Amino acid sequence: MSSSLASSLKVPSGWRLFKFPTIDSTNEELMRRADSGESEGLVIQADVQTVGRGRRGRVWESPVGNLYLSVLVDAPISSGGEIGFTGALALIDALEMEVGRSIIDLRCKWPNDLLLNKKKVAGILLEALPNHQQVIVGFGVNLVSTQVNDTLYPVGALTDMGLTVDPQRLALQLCRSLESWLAVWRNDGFAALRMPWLERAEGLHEPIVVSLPFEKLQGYFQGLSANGGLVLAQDSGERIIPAGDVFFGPERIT
Ligand code: BT5
Repeated sequence: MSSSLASSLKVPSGWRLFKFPTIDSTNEELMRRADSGESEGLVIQADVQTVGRGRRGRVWESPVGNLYLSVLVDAPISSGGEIGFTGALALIDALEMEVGRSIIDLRCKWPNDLLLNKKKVAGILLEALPNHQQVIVGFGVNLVSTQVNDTLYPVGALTDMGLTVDPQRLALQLCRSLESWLAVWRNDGFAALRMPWLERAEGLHEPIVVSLPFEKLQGYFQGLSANGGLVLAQDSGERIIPAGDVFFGPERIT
């Protein structure tokens, strides 16, 4: 980081950011350190991850040029899912701060992805600590074109739109905006995140398929439940989905 950049943009007061050229996984490193009684605001960033991970043991491709950043948040495991929404909203704000609000139309894909032109540009991984009182929020953001082998969704990057974003600046912006959204959540609860997130939601009121470990459900994406579950409208009534993979359009049922 250049000294001029460091002086203009800083992590929030009390936050501690450690950066590695290469690491297995920023979530894993945070998990190791948090074991020794760390508090909120410990942040791990890496230029490259060798074992970056997604949900359900999936791989997160992590070449150089992108942002890989994990933040330790004090939140009970029961509200861990809500933290993902603070993360998505914070990441939108941070990216818009860097490229300009009117330049990109970032959309939220339930539960925690960001899409740009219907392509996945960011994923967020939430992992609870064994103490059940802290959650790790891990952000992977494709700033540059990234090759993904096992692709579930189309993959995008900021450079697809000719936009150049510096990972280091974005890391600092993201820490600041995450601190702000966490304050909103603590003051006003999940209700204060619902509308901002829904205004950005991809596929609202449209047909979707939700893939669960042992079944696929088809219905309409009707909104978010009181704690961030996906409300799926089916012929038989509404169903709340706490976790799953969403695909847009009824044709994806097979
Ligand atoms: C996610 O999982 O989207 C959460 C990804 C979180 C990654 C960050 S990086 C910093 C921190 N440290 C970690 O080790 N992880 C976090 P999921 O919804 O399960 O999506 C995973 C799927 O996305 C994969 O199975 C691929 O299909 C696809 N994928 C893999 N790498 C990708 C990439 N760089 N960009 C877009 N899609 C990718």
